[in-house]
Amino acid sequence: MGVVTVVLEKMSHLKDTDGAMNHPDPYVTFHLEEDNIILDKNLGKQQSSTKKCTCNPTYNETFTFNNVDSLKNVVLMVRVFDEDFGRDDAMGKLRIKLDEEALTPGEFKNFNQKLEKSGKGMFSRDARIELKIKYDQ
Ligand SMILES: [Ca+2]
Ligand SMILES: [Ca+2]
Repeated sequence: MGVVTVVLEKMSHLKDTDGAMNHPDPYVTFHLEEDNIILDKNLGKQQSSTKKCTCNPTYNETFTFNNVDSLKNVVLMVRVFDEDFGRDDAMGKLRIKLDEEALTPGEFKNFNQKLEKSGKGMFSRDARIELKIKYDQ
């Protein structure tokens, strides 16, 4: 039974959606799925804590997804939001195809990547996310 471990380290240069005097309150959701042609398989969804009033949050939080039999077609969807009263602002996303990342079993691979624009949400082109991922069979 395989396990995917994701460590969210930090993000930087997020968009200041609550104004320059009142920075955003970012959190991240991780959604692991097997992206098949016919029927996608949901492998779990997890959410980080919310960091208050910062464009450069540090987390160092670990998330595990169990029962991942193989990485074939497995995709990690990363979405970043600003917690607000009412509807949260989308601040970016990242899609990582784990079967194309040549992960070495038992070893973390580091990712330091630019976020992509997410829907109609606020977005900074300089926004980055740092995380590491490993897969154990
Ligand atoms: Ca906001
Ligand atoms: Ca907010």
